[in-house]
Amino acid sequence: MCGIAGIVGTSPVNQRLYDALTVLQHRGQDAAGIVTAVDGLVCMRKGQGLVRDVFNQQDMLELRGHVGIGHVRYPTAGCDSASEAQPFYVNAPYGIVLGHNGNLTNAAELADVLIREERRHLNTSSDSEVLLNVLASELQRVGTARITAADVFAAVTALYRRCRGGYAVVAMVIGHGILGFRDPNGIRPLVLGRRDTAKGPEYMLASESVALDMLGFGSVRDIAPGEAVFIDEQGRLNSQQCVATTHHAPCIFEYVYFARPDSIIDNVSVQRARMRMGDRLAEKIRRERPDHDIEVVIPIPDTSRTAALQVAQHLGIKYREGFIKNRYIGRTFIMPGQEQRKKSVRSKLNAIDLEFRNKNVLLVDDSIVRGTTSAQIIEVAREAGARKVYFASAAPPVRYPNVYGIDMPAADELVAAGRTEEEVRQAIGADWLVYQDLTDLIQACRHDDARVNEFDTSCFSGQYVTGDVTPEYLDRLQQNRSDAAKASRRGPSTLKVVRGV
Ligand code: PIN
Repeated sequence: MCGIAGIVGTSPVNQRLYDALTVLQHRGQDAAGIVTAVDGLVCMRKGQGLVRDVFNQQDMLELRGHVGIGHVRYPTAGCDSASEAQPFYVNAPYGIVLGHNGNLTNAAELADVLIREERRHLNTSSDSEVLLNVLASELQRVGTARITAADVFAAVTALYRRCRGGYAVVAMVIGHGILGFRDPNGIRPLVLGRRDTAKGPEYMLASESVALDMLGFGSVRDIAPGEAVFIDEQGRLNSQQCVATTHHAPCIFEYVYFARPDSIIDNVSVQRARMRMGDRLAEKIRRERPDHDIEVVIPIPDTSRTAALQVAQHLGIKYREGFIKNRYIGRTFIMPGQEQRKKSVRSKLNAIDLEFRNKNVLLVDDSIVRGTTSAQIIEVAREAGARKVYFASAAPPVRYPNVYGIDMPAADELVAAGRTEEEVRQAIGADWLVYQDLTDLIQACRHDDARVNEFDTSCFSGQYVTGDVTPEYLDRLQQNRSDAAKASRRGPSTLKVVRGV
């Protein structure tokens, strides 16, 4: 997962892009980059690390101009090198920089065509570089000396015909403007904001609405699936639906875990969706265990708190913060490598014994992916003196890999892949385990005015909305994505395109 932002402003955008990336930092903590343009010159700073570590004062001063884009990267398979920090740049046509959130499912095939037929060079294993080169090729075909919005939309229309998968993109055509588009299924999020100034309107694109809020931009709307928007350097907004028939299915995992609760994605509040997940989970617990003996509901911080509070309220049981998290350690889920992940659980969470001692506790988490965190937390709860440790997951069992940009591991690393719920319970060592039903999760992420009825739920259902995900593709992914494969790939980057961020 990654975070993207772009601003066409009436005043410098360097500090504002920095602030936007900081607000989107939860979407990727591995690398960050900002590119601005001034008088036809590109100013770029990118590197590995958190936003606060990548940019120093001098870098910020050098990022001049009223137009720019930024990116925060999440570490995925084979992508730990600084050379793969985004945005990426190509000098022709016009000079284009691009930042991408998602994953192209046909990146390898596209790379092949780009290299063999279109004589393009790819210098990294990143599918974002593939996407940029497809855009550049298509702009080259349609563009004139000074491109128009119509040229840009023609290029994006052609790109949609070629690229498969889940992707949200911000790109800057140097000296022309900023382009944003979202895959034809709207799997990855992208929102448009506006701010009126004395010098005219400013526009901003971002992965999540929280970035607009924090920068004082009003939310205009979500970019529609298959739509492209182009804001020229004079601040004129153009938009066009570039794919006629679309099937809107945003990624349900944004609501489960990734997005900030203060974001609204496709007209659905993430906070409200998580509350409804808790409501439905409580109903299921009541249905399945009318005579339960739970004495206290304890969330596994942070994401699950919203759902856990609802569970406690509906069951009429105490809610207690029993785990204290060291806030100076990164999110477990986005650390590469199982060993590092394991180690970080213990150093990250500590139990307050008095909340556990001699009690039957219900631990609530947003999801169970590999099951390693869950198993260790259950151990910690027992060591703290819990009599019985029950476990509730606000999401259904994760049984299939995610191919649209969330680094859900290869199937053989998912604790629920090929296992029944009872077998998962045993694997994580819980006294009882309850999972959210998929239909309930979908209902939780909808509401009466929501424009979306469907979601990409592939990691729960194994159904991939793009229709191109074959068992062979998943096998290839498994080889590339396993922790073992990632470890063996560390070192110089190769030209083999394996994934996106
Ligand atoms: C972590 C949210 N959440 C916790 C991410 C752990 C799965 N994991 C997904 C549970 S936080 S495991 O709240 O944002 O810090 O099943 O893979 O061990």
